[in-house]
Amino acid sequence: RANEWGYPDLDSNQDEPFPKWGGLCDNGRKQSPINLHVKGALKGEFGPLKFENYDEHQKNLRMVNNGHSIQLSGFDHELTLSGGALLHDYVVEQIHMHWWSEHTINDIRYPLEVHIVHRNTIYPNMTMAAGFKDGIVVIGVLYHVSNTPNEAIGSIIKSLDAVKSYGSMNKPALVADSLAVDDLVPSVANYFTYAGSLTTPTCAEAVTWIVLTNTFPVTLDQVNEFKEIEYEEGKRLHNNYRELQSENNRAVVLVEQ
Ligand code: 1SD
Ligand code: ZN
Repeated sequence: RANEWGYPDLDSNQDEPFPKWGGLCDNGRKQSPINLHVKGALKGEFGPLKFENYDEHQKNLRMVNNGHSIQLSGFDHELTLSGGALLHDYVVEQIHMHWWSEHTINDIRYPLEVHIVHRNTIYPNMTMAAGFKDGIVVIGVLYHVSNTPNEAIGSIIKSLDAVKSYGSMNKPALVADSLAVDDLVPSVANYFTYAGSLTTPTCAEAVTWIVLTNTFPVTLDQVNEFKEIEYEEGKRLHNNYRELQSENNRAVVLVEQ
């Protein structure tokens, strides 16, 4: 295959097992994603999370089909996340999605999960940040099936045609609609937080996960648009989630405002 790692095609008739990504992945005890359950979670009380510039409309946002997902980057302003239990400032590096959610809540898998990937500003780049346990914060937003199209996801889909084909892989296209990152994180009220990893190789255990308990509406037609993107000539990326990992007695904290 064109990529050195990938996902099993769950839409195919073959019973493909989830790959272990062999030597490409950290095999530690703090891997992601995991199932999050409201009942088993510890209760945490922290100050509010602070979002700076998330409401700014981005004019130069680019979208790329990297063969594993659709990724957005090129923010006009520095978007800074701080507060809560975070001890540093984190800036948004990129946003991407997984169709079929990676995290499950109370054993339910949702059709879509958006990841807003942040880097700790004390590290100069993502490679460095991935080497430290406080290096990265990912906000995970889950979407549930609805009859009402999601406007923000709709804005992304409008520009999807330019990047769907294998031939356009890794070639960025401008997101035509004006989109603010806020539109993808409608309101941060309650969330789960735990220490985990990247869900793709290198699977570095550098991530503080913040997964919102609120889910947001999206239509199945909208989710199906993402399943059209190619990772090889004629091969569509029908799903791109990693299978659940062991919790290994980690503290999963539920923060309710
Ligand atoms: O899947 C992404 C991957 O594409 C890359 O963005 C990485 C950060 O460098 O993060 C993972 S994830 O853990 O956010 N799914
Ligand atoms: Zn992700």
